[in-house]
Amino acid sequence: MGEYTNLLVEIDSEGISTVTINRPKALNALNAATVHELDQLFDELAANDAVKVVIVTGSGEKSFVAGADILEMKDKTAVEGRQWGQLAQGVFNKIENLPKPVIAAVNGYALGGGCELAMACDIRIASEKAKFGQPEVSLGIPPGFGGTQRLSRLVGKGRAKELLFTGDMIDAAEAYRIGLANQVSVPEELIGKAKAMAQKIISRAPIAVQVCKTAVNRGLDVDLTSGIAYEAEVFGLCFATQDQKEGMTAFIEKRKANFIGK
Ligand code: CO8
Repeated sequence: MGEYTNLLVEIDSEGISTVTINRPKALNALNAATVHELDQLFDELAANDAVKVVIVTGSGEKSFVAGADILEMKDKTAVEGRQWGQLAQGVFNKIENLPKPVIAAVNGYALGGGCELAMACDIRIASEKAKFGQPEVSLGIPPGFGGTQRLSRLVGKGRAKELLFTGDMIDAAEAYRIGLANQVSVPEELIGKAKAMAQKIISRAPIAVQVCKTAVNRGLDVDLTSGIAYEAEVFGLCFATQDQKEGMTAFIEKRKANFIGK
C-alpha cells in the first residue's frame, strides 16, 4: 500500500481494511490533499484481492469528518469551487461503486462533506456520540459532495430538505430513526460492531454480495423496469459461479458453505 499523510490504513488477516481519516487538529476535515489520498487509496483497495470489506472511520473520539476544510475553501472562485466539488464527487462515486462493501463507522461529527462521505458508504453504523448534518447553508453554499442527491435517496425528499434548509445537526438516535444510520452503538463497541458486520458479509458468497451492491446502486439510477431487468441478468449470471453450486449443495447437505469467490 502507498504512503499516506492524512489516512491511516490497516488490513487485517480476515480481509477487513480499516481506513481512518486522520487530521485530528481540524476534526478530520477533508482538505484537497486528503481527498486525493482517498482517491489513490480506493484504487489500491479495489485492486487488492486481500481486501474484502472496507471500514471508514475518523481519528479521535470527537469527529468522523467535520466537513470539507473551510479554511482551504474560503477564497475559492466559482470555477475553483466547481472543480473542488467535482474532485470530491468523483472520489465519493468511486467509494460508492467500489466492488466491495464499505461500512462507515461514524464515531463523532459527520457534517457537510463528512455526512456526504458517510452516505457514499454502503452502510452507516453510528456511535451514540455521532452527530450528522449538512450545515452548508450556514456557510453560504449548498452541499457539493453529493449531499443534495444521496440524502434524499436515503431519508426521503421531505426529511432531506428539512436537514438541508435548516442546517440542523441530528444525533445518532434521530439518524437511526430516519434511516440515515443503520445501527447505533456505544462508542467503545463501534469498531467491533463494524468488524462483526464485515465478518458476517465476508462469510457470504462474495460475487453474490458484489452483485447485490451493483444492482441496488444501478437500480436507484434507473426506472423499476430497467432495474428489475438488470437484476434478472445478474441473478442468471450467478448460476455460472462455483459459489452458487456450493451454497445450494451445502444447504442440501446441511453443512456450512465454503465460498471461494468464484
Ligand atoms: N474545516 C476546517 N477546520 C475545521 C472544520 C472544517 N470543516 N471543522 C472544524 N475545524 C477546526 C476548527 O477550525 C478548530 O481549529 P482551531 O483549533 O485551529 O481553531 C478545530 O477544528 C476544532 O474545532 P472547534 O474548536 O470548532 O471545535 P468545537 O467542538 O467547538 O465544534 C464543530 C465542533 C461543531 C464540528 C465545529 O468545528 C464546526 O461547526 N465545524 C464546521 C462544520 C461545518 O460547517 N462543516 C461543513 C463544512 S462545508 C462542507 O463540508 C461542504 C462540502 C461541499 C463543498 C462543495 C464545494 C463546491
